[in-house]
Amino acid sequence: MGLAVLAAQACAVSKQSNPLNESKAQKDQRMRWWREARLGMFIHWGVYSVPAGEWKGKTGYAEWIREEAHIPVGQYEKFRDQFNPVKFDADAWAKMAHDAGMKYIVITSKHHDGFNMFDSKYSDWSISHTPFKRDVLKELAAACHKYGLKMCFYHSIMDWHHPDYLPRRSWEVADRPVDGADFDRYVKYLRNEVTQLLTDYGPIGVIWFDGQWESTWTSKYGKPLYDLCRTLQPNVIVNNRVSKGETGDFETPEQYIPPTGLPGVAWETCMTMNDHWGYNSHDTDWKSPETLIRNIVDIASKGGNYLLNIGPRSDGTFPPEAVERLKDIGAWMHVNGDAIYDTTASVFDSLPWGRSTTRRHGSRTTLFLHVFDWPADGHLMVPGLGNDVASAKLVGSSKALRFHREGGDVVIDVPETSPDPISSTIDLEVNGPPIVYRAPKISAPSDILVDTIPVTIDSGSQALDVRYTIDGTDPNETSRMYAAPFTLDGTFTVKAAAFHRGKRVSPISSMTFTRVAPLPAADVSGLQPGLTMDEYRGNWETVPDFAGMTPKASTVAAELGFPQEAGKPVEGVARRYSGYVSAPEDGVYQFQLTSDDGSRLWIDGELVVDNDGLHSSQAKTGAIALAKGWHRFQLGWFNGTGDAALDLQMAKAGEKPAPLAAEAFKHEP
Ligand code: FHN
Repeated sequence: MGLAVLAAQACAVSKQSNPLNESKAQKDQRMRWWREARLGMFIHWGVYSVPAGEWKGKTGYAEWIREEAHIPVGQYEKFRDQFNPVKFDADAWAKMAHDAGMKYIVITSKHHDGFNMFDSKYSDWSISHTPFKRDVLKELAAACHKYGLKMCFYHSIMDWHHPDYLPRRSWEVADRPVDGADFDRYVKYLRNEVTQLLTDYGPIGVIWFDGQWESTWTSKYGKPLYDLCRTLQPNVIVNNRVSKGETGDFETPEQYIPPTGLPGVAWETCMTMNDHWGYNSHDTDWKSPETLIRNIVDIASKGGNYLLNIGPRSDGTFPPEAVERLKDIGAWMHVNGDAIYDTTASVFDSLPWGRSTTRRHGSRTTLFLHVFDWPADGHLMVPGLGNDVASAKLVGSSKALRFHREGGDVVIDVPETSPDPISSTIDLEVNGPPIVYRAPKISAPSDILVDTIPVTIDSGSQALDVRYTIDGTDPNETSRMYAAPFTLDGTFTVKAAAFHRGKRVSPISSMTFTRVAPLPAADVSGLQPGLTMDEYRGNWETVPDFAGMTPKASTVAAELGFPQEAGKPVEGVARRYSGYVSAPEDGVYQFQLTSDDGSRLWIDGELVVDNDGLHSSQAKTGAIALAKGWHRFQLGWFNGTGDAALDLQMAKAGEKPAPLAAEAFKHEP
């Protein structure tokens, strides 16, 4: 019996449909423009821009306003009659994207409210039936063509307007009874509109599906929809939200940058420029040009694309704050774009001063060094670079920079001041494929021990020696050579480095191991199965401090979970689980806590895992030394909006974490 209840919105692309029996090489060719593009514009535009985020005095809404403000469909439809973006200028939009260095535009053809921003043949809930009448997608497609941009569509599977879409919003069942609704008839409508979009608007670069998470949409529909798109336009690229994570050409992390990228698969981070996708006139929380530009660099350095969102106003203009940021991005891309486009991820695990992107060409490799923190001493150290350097220069300059080698590092002499305080780029040409001496990886089941702990060190290259110390001093050519895992039985600091021909060539890695006494078991009796679960309602951005709060409900739970309504996670909810967890024997235990949104785990009052904050499903681990017996357990979790997830796994350090059996939990009656 597991403890895990994970929500939909999986970001995993595993096996996928292949209607054209495409080879890997053919797929790589189909996606080549997209991989080289690295930067695109997302546009969320619809009749929700009319209320501009405000409804009955509340101002936190945007494209979800009908759902979040519980606006009856009849009342919401009135926005169609008010939608008249007389200042809409497709050419201006496309030019702004082009001048910002963006290579594709993904615009909402239909968002969850079901409103069609094009002249739909299948619905009058469309722009053609507004005072404006014009098909803005048709005009934007032409403008994209003019500026050499790929035209792409965002199309929502979830539809809060079509009478055949199910499920209804829980709050509006009376207003919109489900009588007569036929989901398969809705799927036919959806497929008809997708067919129109992929037939009448020219070559489409990407069709970006969304709203696939509800229970009614399954791979039974998702895979055929993927096939339909690829059959209509064999070169179109389809994202992973066409189905529940089983299909699609690329992954779509949203509002965050995966810390180490998503190696081995195509991925694109989509992100708002402020806090809303659709226009909100009250949202002044605009990301700075520095943040946006460094996001471009960071994402490219991890091998991903950046889809940066604009929420146009109801008059057809971009918010001025967005226009300004597009200009700042364009100015930076004009100088540094060559270090972003058609590059691959950094060959370095990390760089103390910034990021790197890579481009192989012939017998050489260009390492673009994106320097956020300019060296005050005029020397930029590139750690662990094994290649012979052919040349170094600032992009945009023909002036050569001097460089020299210091052991495993290359040092470049740079000007006193940075050419660009946000990020300056150095073009480092090296001979051959990249050779990077990585700091050896020191690994062990945990960094705490109660008796002994096995330690392994890996340099990542057979050609290199690893030398290490356990007293915290830096290893040198006389330090002991690593040959096999060794055991520690106390508190030690291990330091290791890679050596080549007797010289250190890698950075030094370090890890401290601490011997601790296991926390004593609780002196309790009469415990009963399960945990007490207190549930609270509210809006949080971190796990609340439950002290003094009054729960909306309290019960005994056999397992961890989160509330759902109509197949969708409840939003604005927090839970506190309390009780005792069993440690079968003395030892160090690891806990892996996965959640969306934030969660925190305490054992015997110690914070063991802190996975707090607003985020999609992510796992964090922690370790604690426990004596055999029952130990006080408390877990806090909350869900802000959207998806949810909560999963806890446990194991003796060094063993594979596994879900906890229900018997592992008890509470005081
Ligand atoms: O619910 C949508 C949201 O409105 C927005 O379109 C984002 C952008 O990717 N996608 C969904 C939330 O994950």
